[in-house]
Amino acid sequence: MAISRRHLIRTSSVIGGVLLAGIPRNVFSMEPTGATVISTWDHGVPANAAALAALAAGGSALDAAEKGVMVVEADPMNRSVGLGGTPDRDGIVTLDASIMDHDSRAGSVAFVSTVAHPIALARMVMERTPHVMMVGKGAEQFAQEHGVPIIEPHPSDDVRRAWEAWKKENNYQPEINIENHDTIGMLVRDANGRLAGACTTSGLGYKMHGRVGDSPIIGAGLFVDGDVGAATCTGLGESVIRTSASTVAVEAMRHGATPQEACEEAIRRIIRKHANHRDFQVGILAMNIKGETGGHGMHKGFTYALSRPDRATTLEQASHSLI
Ligand code: SD4
Repeated sequence: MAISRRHLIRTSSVIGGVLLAGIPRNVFSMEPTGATVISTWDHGVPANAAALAALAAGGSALDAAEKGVMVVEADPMNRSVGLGGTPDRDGIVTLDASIMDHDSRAGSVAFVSTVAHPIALARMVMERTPHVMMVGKGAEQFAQEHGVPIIEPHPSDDVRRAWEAWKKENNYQPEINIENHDTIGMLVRDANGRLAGACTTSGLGYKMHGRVGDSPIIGAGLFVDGDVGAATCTGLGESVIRTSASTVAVEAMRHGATPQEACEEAIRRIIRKHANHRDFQVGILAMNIKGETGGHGMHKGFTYALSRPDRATTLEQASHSLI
């Protein structure tokens, strides 16, 4: 099915301006032929620029995915990714991230609070351990042993104030129906046709302490299969874990679906399995090995950034299943 609500916003005029402050201005002229980068939400625009710059500098799809999402992790004003994120209900920011490459190598970390770049730590788990996933104190100890700077978490005043207000209003109950979350998930195909993906988040705002979402769960928040394609999700992680949504999309592509159809199938699955589906949002992106892409949300409002060799990065309004 064609993308029904495609709303292209040319962003070339803002590149080098507010959105992309700090990103090299000539990044698009350096864009390698054949590369495609897609990532969730508006913050995908600067993230894609950094991914393209990494590819142009000779990096792999994996390098590009890592470097791309790191831009968003490093933004102290981002309330849903990185240490600037909204805390859990105990006032502690905990981060989840995963990374996966063309050859099905994968790394992930969950429930970490003392590293600025959980995506880089996830890559280290992938490349320097025999494991796929490390969590909490063990992951932080691993980081320290490998020279990753350990940061004493320090929520900003406005984050703290918002948390205090939330505690009063919500009586310390976790919220499950809110849309105060905007993970960055990125899929990259480099000019050699190799795929990689990365997904990183501070997770659902005011979640219960110890809660882990879909973003570090391989097959849920992120899945890459170099034979077929890749997918990544954003939104209410519990629903994505229950349905293995990224896997659903990749398997749909394996059986002939376009990336757009694959995204729609994954969202249909979530809707079918959740009677309360009107109360939460999930967005999914997919890319096949040809670099064709799709994006779909449950509800209106899911945006994503798309970078292709033949045009400037665009911010797209995804199609959606529900009114
Ligand atoms: C989570 N999926 O922790 C993440 C949050 C998110 O857009 O994606 N927000 O459930």
